[in-house]
Amino acid sequence: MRGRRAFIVLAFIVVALIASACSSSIASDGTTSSDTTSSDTASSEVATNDAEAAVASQDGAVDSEVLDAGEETSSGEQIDPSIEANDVAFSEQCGAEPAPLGSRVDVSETGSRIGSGSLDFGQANELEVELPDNGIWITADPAVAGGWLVVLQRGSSVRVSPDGVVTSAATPGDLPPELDSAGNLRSPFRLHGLFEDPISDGRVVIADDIAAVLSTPTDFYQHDVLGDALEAAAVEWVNTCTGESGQIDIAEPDVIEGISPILADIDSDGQVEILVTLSNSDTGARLAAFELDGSSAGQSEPIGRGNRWRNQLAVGAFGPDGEVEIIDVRTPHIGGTVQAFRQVSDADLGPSLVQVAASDDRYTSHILGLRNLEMGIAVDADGDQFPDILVATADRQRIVALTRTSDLDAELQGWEILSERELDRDLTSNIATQEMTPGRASVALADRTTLRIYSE
Ligand SMILES: [Ca+2]
Ligand SMILES: [Ca+2]
Ligand SMILES: [Ca+2]
Repeated sequence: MRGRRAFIVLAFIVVALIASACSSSIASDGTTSSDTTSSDTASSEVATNDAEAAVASQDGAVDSEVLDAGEETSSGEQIDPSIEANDVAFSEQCGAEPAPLGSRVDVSETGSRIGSGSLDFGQANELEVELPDNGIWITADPAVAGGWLVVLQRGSSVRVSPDGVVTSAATPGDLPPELDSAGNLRSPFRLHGLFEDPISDGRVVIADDIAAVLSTPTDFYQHDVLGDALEAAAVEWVNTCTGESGQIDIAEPDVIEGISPILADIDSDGQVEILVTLSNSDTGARLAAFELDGSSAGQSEPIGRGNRWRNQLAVGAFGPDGEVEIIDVRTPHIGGTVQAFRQVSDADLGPSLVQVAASDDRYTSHILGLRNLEMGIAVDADGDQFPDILVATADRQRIVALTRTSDLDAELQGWEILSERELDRDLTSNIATQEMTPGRASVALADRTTLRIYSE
C-alpha cells in the first residue's frame, strides 16, 4: 500500500466537495452555429483564434465572444494537485453521515447531479436579481441558508441573499471555491492528493466511503470539447475508510470523456458502481459502468460515429415506478436528446445498459468547450418525491422540467414535460439547486446578468 494512502486508513473526509469548474468564458451565441452544424468537433466549433474571451455585453446584444482553447488548456495545466491535498480535513470515522446539504457547496458530491427537496417548478415564484456581470457558476452559499454564491464571467463573484440582495464576495474568506485568491476561475478539486495521476480539472466524487477521480491524462482522442485537449485513460478510487484502492484502466482507442465519474448503485445490490462515458473516434460516446474491481457492470450502445458526446447527468429513481435509471443528454451540442437507461442482466451476455426512454432532440446541458457540465440537473420538480430533470432547450432560452412516464408512444418517448420556464436571454450558468428549508428545494440559474431564483 502506498504511503499516502496508508495515511488515509483512519481517515474520513469531511470537507465538502467542490463544484465543477467552469471555464473562464461562455461560448455565448456560438452554440447557435453548433446547433446546426453536422459536426460537434472542437476544431470546427471552438474557435482558437487569439481574440480575448470577450465578456458578453450586458444588454443582451449578440456578441462575438469565442473561446480561446489554448487558454483553457493552459489554465488547466497550471493546477498543482499536490497543493490540494493540504486542504483535506480528516477524521477517524468510517461511514459517517455526509454533511448536511446546507453546508455543501454543490449537490453533486457523488457526481450524480440530483438536488434534494421538491418544488413545483412551473408554479414556483421567480425572483429576478440583476448581477453586475454574466453569471457563469452558481452554488449554494454554505454560510447563508437559502443564499447563493455566483461566479461572474470576469472572474469576480458575488453573494446573493435569499431575498435577492447582492453583495461583493471579495474577501478571501468569502470567495467561492471556484475562484483563487487572484479572482481567477480554477479547478479547485481538493482531495486530488489522494490519487496518483488525476486529470487536472477532474472532480473527486465520493459515496459510501469510496472516493474516485478520472485519472491518467491522455490526448489520444482529439475531440477537445470539455475545456481542454486531455481526457482520462483510467479511474482511480480509494476507500477513505479502509485505505483500499484500485484503478480501472481504459484501453485505447477509448478514453473517458468527462470531468468526473458518477458513483451510484446502478444494480441495486447495495454497492456503488462507477459510471463513466467512454468515447473514441470511430463510434463516439457510450455509457459504461464498472464494479470497483474493474469488471463490467454494463455498457450502452455507442452513438455510432466519432466526435459525438453524451453528458451523463444523474443516476436515481427516475423510472415511472421508481426504477433506478441513468439519465444523460445525448449530443448536447447539436440537438440533445434526454435519455434514460437501465441495467439489464442477461445470464449469457452479462449486464448491459439498455435505453428505455429518449426525448426529442431539442435540449442541451453543455456549451461546447466549457467545463460547466451542469446545464441540466435533477430535482423533484412536481412534488411527487421522485426526481425529475431540469434541462435547457438547445437555444438555452427555456428551462424544461421533464419526468419519466411509461408512455412510449408519444413523440417524447418515455418522457413528459411537466413545465417550462422562459428566460429573457440565454442560460450562461449551471442550473443549481439547494434545499432551502427541509424538503423544499429552490433552483437558481443565470441568463447572462439576471440571476433567477425559483422557490416556493
Ligand atoms: Ca479534459
Ligand atoms: Ca451496485
Ligand atoms: Ca417528481
